[in-house]
Amino acid sequence: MISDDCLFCRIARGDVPVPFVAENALAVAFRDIHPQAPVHVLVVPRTHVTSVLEADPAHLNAVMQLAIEVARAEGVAESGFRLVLNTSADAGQSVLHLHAHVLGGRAMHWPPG
Ligand code: DGP
Repeated sequence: MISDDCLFCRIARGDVPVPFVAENALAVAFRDIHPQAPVHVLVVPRTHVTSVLEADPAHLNAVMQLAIEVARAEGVAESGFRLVLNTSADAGQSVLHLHAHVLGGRAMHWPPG
């Protein structure tokens, strides 16, 4: 399913002019509008999935594979990177379409805020 009301559905199908940094059959990757690190790329499934709670294994695999590909292409696979999937309210998920943040290019802190 693709939703007309969902921002990331519209980006994924090319209705919003956001360049893809990578893509595969089931997912696309584009830069976050408010980067929190020198590398900050979002990986989202092409079809509407609200969060990991609803994702099937094929979409989870496609998102993870593309996130790893992005980390390598952006040059942070060796230095280190973080994959973040904010899920629901307490995690601060603001866009209700599954997305993995690929963050890298600087040292990260733990625990996260
Ligand atoms: P989250 O808090 O995990 O739901 O992160 C949503 C991210 O989406 C947030 O880091 C900002 C990003 N974002 C929101 N609107 C847009 C947009 O229109 N374009 C792009 N490239 N990123 C967006």
